[in-house]
Order: sequence, then structure tokens, then C-alpha cells
Amino acid sequence: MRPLAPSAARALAAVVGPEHLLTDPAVTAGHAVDWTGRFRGATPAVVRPGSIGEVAAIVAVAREEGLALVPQGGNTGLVGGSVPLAGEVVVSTARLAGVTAVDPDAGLLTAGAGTTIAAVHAAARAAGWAYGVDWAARDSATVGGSIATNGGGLHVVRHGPTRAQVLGVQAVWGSGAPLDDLGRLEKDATGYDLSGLLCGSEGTLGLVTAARLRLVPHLPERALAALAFASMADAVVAVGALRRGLPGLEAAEAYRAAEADLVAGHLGVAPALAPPPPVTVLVEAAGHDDPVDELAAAVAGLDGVVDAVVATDGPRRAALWRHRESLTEAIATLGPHHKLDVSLPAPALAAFAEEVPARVAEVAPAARTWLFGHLGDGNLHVNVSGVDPDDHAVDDAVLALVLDRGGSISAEHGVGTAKRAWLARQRGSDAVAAMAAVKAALDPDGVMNPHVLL
Ligand code: 2HG
Ligand code: ZN
Repeated sequence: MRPLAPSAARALAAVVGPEHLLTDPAVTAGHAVDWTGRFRGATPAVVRPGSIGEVAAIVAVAREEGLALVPQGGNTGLVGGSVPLAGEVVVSTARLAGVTAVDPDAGLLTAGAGTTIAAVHAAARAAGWAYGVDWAARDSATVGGSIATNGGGLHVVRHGPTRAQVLGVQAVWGSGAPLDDLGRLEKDATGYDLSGLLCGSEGTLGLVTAARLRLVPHLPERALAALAFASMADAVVAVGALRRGLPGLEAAEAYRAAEADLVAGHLGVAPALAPPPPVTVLVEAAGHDDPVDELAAAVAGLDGVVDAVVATDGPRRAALWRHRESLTEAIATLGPHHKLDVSLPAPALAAFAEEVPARVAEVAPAARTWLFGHLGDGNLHVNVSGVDPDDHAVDDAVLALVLDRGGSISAEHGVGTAKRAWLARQRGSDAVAAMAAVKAALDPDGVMNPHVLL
């Protein structure tokens, strides 16, 4: 890793103040490794801007000094997209945090890029609304990171991914020019959706500094069922029926017996359904009125349910959700592992789930394949433990199977550095050339996350 040139260090310190230019390796080390420990880099500095003006000045310094920048929010990314793997300078959004405005009539909320998803939920709730995007890393993951990856999570089946919540973004492009879309209105037909370009851009076009987000109605009444199925094929058909017939459907999350045992052992509790069936699906419904009857009727009409428990009160629902939300943590106890976050067309999903462990075993006989995910939107998380972090054979085997089956190599975590080589294989060379043209226009010197995505 190249140390910062003295001129660059002076210029960055002049922008943010010396206390927000961190160069002590003991302090910067935590910003250079991802949460899983698979992606480890090094950085000469972490810089913490406090305003959009400071971000623009940092980008100007980067262009002048030939620095590459990696934007970083809560550092909960899982594809090596937010860590400095090639010695980049990290731009932390920690000081760009806070909900600055809520419009309770329009159902809109404005928040800085460094605001956590949990803080967005709290502010939405205080205004009588809710935020439609949620996942287990809500206390660390940030608005900026969720826009950069187009984060999905638990409620995509009802509300769509982050892209569907973003009305307008404030950002600084890699050119140094600002984008200020925070005043955009719900109906606005004036040209290109520049804010939308940043959703899924993974920090390669610019740095998000704030966003105006759509809110959804707060539905106070909830019911959760854990359903047992003999196979993934039965579970997929049942979830399709729930999407058609259960208006309050908020989430449909699946995991297999192996994951049920692993997480129950990790938590030191009994599995949600004991003994764990081949496939467990957690189905949550929400409404203004208690949705338990609606949920029970929908479940009674399903084929293939071999067992079920229903939780209506908060503590029992939370206890069931812990099984699903602790899976990532339980798998992490097995050491650094490979994470592949894929989606499949519904008709291909069950066959993929049956086949993928064997495909992994062919290239890594000692590996273990863990499978869970958001069945409501066809997103499976394939985690593989017991393989070297730098061994790409497993990733290649899984992603080749995904493309064969018409799926996507990234459903919600992004392409990052991990899957960059696969982007053209999925999207095609014309689409990648169009992305490169957009990047060249908005980040002409290639200072923004140059080793990610493209
Ligand atoms: C989830 O759905 C997250 O819990 C993380 O997207 C998935 O750990 C994973 O692979
Ligand atoms: Zn997920």
C-alpha cells in the first residue's frame, strides 16, 4: 500500500480538520476488513467528511493527487465492495448521519448517508409511518450503503428493494459536481432518474451524502407462522399461493434442516419446529387489524404444509425471527466463508437448491453448503464454509449454475470485487459497455471505487 503523499495528507486535513483524517493503522485497520473477515485490505487513511461541501473537496483532492476513494457506511457489505482492497483512501459517512426532515403528510423522510436503517425506522415510526426496507444488520447498515447496493432484505416481497424507496439522492459525482435531488416530488417526469443511477452503483459513480426516502403505512398488528415442508419445491409453490392470496404478506423466509440445527445450537434453544423439517418457511402478515385469522385461513388452504406454529404476541414472534436473523452470525462462527447472494426464477429455484450442494462438493469436497433466504422474492443466500478465502472454484461453480438456470449473480448484496468477473456474463457486454460509458461521464478520472463492479 502506498502511503499518502504529504501534499495529499495536508490537503485532506485542511478539508475535514486533522481530527477527521485518521492515519494510525491501529485505528484504520477496522475499516480495511469486511465483516466476514474474507476481504482484507489496507488503507493509508480514513477521512470523515461532515458535509456535502467537504465531500466535494475530498473528491477534488483525489482527482488532483491521483487517489482512489472507497465510500464506507456501516461496513456491513458482504462482497468486498466497501473495503480498501487496493490501498484506496476510505471515505467514511459516519459524520453524515441523522434524520433531517420528515414530511408526515407526504410520507417522506430525509436522512444523511451515515444514518442507520434502525434510526430511519425509529424516525418513521415517531411520525406515524414505517420504512419498507429492513434486515438483521439494521443497527449498523446505513442509508448510503443501502442505496449503493440497492439493498433488499426481509420485506422486498411487499415493498420492493431500496431502489423503490428512494425518491431523491444528494451526492457528489466522481467529477466533483453535486447532485441535489432531495427536493424531488413523487410525480416528476423531468428527464433521467439520476438518483436512480446511484441505486446499485456500489460507490463507483459518486458518494451519496443524503437521501429522501418514501415511507409506508405503519401496520401495528402482526402474526408470524413457521411452516414445515417436505421439500423446497413444495415451499416454493406454497409461497406463490401466499403471494396471491394473503394480502398482508410481509415476509416469506426459508431455511433447511441443517441451518435450523446450526442456528438453534448457536442460540442454545430448540429449533423453531422440532425436529426441524426439510424446509422451514417463516411467513409474516401485517395489517391495521389483527391478521391472524387471515394468515391461518391462507395457511389452511396451502398444499404441502406438514406442520405449523403461529406466533401472535411480540415476544414469541421475536423468538421465531431470531432463528432466521441469527443465521449469518451462526455461519460466521464456522470461520471465514464464501457468501453468494443469488436469485432464481421461481420455476428454477427448488431444483437449484437441490443441486447446488452437489456442485459445491464437486469442487470442494470438504466444504459445507448453507442455504437460506427470501423465498418470497426468489433470493437464496448460498454460504459455503470450509474453503480458503481466495479459492474461487466454489464461487465459479455456484454462479455458473445460477446463470444456467436464468438467475442473477447478485440479488441484494451487490457485485463488489467478489463477482466482478461475472457481471458481463450475466448482463452482456453491451450493458457493461453502457455502464462504463456512464461511469466515464460521471467519474472521468476513475477515482470512485475503481476496483468494484466494472
Ligand atoms: C440476510 O438475508 C442477509 O440475512 C445476509 O442478506 C445473508 O449472510 C448472508 O449470506
Ligand atoms: Zn438477505
